[in-house]
Amino acid sequence: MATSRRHAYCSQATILCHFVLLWLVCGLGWSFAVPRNFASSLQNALDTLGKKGESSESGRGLREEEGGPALSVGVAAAQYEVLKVYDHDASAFTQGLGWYQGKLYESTGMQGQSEVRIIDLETGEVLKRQQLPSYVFGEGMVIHEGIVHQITWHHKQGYAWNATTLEPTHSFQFETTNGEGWGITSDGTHLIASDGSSNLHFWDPVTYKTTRKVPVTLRGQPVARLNELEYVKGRVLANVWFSDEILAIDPLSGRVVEVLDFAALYPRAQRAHELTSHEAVLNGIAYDAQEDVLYLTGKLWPRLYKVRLL
Ligand SMILES: [Ca+2]
Repeated sequence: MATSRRHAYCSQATILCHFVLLWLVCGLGWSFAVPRNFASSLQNALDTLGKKGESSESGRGLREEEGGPALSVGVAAAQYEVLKVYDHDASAFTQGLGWYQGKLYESTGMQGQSEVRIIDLETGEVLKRQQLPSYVFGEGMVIHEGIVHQITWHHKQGYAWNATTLEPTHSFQFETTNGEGWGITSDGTHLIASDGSSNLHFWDPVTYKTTRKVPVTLRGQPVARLNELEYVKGRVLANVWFSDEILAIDPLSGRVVEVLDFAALYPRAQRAHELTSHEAVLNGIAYDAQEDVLYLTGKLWPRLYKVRLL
């Protein structure tokens, strides 16, 4: 009897243990699942709030949510593949990216930190650099006929260097629609500059005078905040400030013919964990015509991507 009762107690204890174990497993599972979902929802909410709450240190233009739906709506979205990922100086406030004779060139912004650089692609090491005067805010840069032309944001002032040595060659004045300088590229004949408006300005590369101005339209509407530029196979590729999409623009008509969605390149959720500045957005396009690849990065991004459009 005692044995049987003990056995019964043991059986009951075993059942109880199993029940407790089952409860613990389910409970723990639920308690882990809920925070994960909650954290995910919270992160989404924070992402949304963060996006809507972005304020500009530089005071430029509009916020992303004010731009309406994603730029790619109703426009062909191109595909791409990532070929390689490189280290990028996470302190570089990238304003321009270029490729010339097998080397990567970069211009950076922020007053007192604005530079033009030649970068070792494989290591991210700065091989050569020149600093801009501390009172200017550096913007885009392009190499045209062996000269690096860099523009500045508010001072209507540009600087030029020998592309091989980075020795200064001259400075220049320029005009745009709103008096600002944002991005610059070259079609081989003209320099092409953006100023944060919807216009592309075609400059004589010697006088820097505007010879033609083209309004950029997407689905028939002007698209503003055009930023860093790159001329690729008859089109002007343009970063759009605070967007993860790059526009491919017909330089004759100004019409956006394709939208390249790079939201998955360096996802915003990942950026939120790695970066602290809301200014750390996609902004840097260089084209290597020999390999037919793009190099892409962003302001303060720790990585630079080698990408081929499909
Ligand atoms: Ca560029």
